[in-house]
Amino acid sequence: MLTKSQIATFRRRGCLAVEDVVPQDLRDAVEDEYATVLRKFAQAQGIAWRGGFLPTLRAVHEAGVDWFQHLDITLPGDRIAADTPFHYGPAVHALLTAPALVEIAAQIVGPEVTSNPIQHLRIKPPAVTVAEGAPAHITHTLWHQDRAVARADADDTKMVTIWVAMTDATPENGCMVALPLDPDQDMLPHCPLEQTSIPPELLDEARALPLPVRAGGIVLLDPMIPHAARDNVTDGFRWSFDLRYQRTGQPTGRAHFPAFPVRGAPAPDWKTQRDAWRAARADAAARAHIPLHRWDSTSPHCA
Ligand SMILES: O=C(O)CCC(=O)C(=O)O
Ligand SMILES: [Fe+2]
Repeated sequence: MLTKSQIATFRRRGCLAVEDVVPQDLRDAVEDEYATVLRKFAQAQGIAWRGGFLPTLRAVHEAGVDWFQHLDITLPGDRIAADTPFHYGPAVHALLTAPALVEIAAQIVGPEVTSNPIQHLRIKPPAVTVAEGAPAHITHTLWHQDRAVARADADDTKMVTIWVAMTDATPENGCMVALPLDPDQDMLPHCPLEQTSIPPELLDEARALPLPVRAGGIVLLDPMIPHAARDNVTDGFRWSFDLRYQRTGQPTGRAHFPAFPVRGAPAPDWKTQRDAWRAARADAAARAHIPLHRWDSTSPHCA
């Protein structure tokens, strides 16, 4: 739970790092589950197990295999096929429904909480090993507001991002950085270029606040706060999940993906939620592409 003064700081600044939130045993369960998924995936690529999840992932990554979507907990924003991979298992579900996270979310969005489907696994390899043009989820994250990467139907939804550190997040390996929220912060224009991001001339990056946390810590982000993550200039992988929680009953901003209650109503079990993702995938594969956001690359801001 957050203290009164943490809540006040979060409301004032729009961001807050909190240490020691996600218990070690839950993080271990998530890592074990990912180890099982990766063991199979690596084997199919003819890559030997290296004794652990991150060492094996490093071998897969260095072999030039595209691994990200196999491990992400959600479907991609570009075209979805009937067999687009994703991972949703019992440990991931336990993380999304963890009382430690859900109770904090309730302190911010109110007692009835829904897990919003705009959420990702993020594993950032050392920048020197990442090819030019690699997807946003494995490279630095350009400046954006989370409100802007949802669709406009959720502009009034009470929502919070909870960014969970699976490894220590430091300024060197690309921890979150944020610009303290202005009380009357508007939505800034975003451009769907390399990533959906705010044109740099609209930001004063010198004011950016780094938000380092140790593994098990979290970073809370207001949906209107501009934030980013810089290159991982270390030799190790930076691993996190970004999760979103919102007030139940309000639009999610991604109506074609499955949300579910985590507080105030019974949550489904993990298989039901996984099957909801499978059904969403089948639907999305069978119909016209639904854009994930409202931005147009031909707007004057994007020149
Ligand atoms: O982890 C990152 O690099 C970006 C995460 C993010 O933008 C978010 O949690 O909203
Ligand atoms: Fe974000």
